[in-house]
Amino acid sequence: MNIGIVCYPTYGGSGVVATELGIALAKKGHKVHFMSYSQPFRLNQFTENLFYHEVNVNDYPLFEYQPYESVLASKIVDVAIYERLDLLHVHYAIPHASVAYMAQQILKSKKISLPYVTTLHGTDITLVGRDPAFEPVIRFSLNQSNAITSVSESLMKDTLKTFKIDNKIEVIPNFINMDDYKSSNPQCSKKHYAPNNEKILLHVSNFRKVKRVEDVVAIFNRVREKVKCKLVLVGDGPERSAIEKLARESHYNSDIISLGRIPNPLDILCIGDLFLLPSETESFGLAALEAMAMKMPVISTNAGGLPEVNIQGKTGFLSDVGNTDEMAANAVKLLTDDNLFEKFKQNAFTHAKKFDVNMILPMYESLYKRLITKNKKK
Ligand code: GMT
Repeated sequence: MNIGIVCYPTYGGSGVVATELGIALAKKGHKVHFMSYSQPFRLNQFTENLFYHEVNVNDYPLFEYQPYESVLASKIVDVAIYERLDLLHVHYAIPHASVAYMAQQILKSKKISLPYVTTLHGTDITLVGRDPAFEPVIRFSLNQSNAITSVSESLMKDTLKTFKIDNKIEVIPNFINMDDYKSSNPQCSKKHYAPNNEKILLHVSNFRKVKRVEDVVAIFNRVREKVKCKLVLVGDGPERSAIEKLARESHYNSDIISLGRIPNPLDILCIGDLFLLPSETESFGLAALEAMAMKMPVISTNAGGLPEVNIQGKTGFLSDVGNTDEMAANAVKLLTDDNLFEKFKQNAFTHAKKFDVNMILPMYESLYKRLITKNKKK
């Protein structure tokens, strides 16, 4: 198959999933054409069958806002014609679903039929998408999509509640490549951050408000009162300065390390013992899944799709949003009971395997095949 993929290139789950999907498809022999305004950060390796088309939006004094949508639609049309795309897959509804519709219509005027799949990732529905200013466009372009997928059951239900969608939404969960997590990393810097073999609590995110990183610090302060441990924060974003201020005010400041952004989480996940994800909302929680694949139990909220990834009392513990006391108590429970901790680590790893790329990729492939066959019959 010859697939076009549109995604955001920036640090965030939707770009990660789109990129890993494209790489996995290319490795299986499909041709994959990425279209984005800069190189997606995980698209950092050469892969045969994989092509990258940059969407260059030129500045002009008239524009207060650059017309990204128009340039992207033109790029899709160009790639679809000259690379003979069979199908377009756009990640994140805003504005990619409406851009895909626009490109589809332009191609139709040239007697070319290009089906498009829209994958919903979360904030495009639960946060940004809630803004009524977007409603008619999102609803229309989702209804026009030849298929819609969502990364969790919870997000599918949220979407149906928020928008009047006549189209079916298929759930195709996010995935990881378990092969990447098999070998132990000889470069692992655990000793560097925990010289006395303290347990390391880890948080990885883009430090947006929705991640409630202040709760990570609150949980750590509580846990540290009972257990000698370290907190390692990975990532960057709008809340980072405020969080670092909180960390500096903590009695345990010397045990908190803020590393900033790391391109490949695999390089740092190996140091962690327990993963903290106290998000306000989370359609799936790819970061939690990546931690679980590294045998880390997860202390999270029970928001959105998190209960589909982190299983209560098995791979970790889930609490109501903001209940940092309970989250800290659960963390202490795990950190002070070696047998329980070992069991949860194993459970986390076993559960993560259900989301291996080899289980999930065929779901996308069969969806694509179905749409392409239907399109050819038209
Ligand atoms: O979490 C973010 O802020 C980034 C966002 C994105 O769109 O890049 O992540 C969303 O998509 C990920 C991949 O499908 C999911 O794993 C995240 O749970 C989801 N984030 C939220 O719903 C807040």
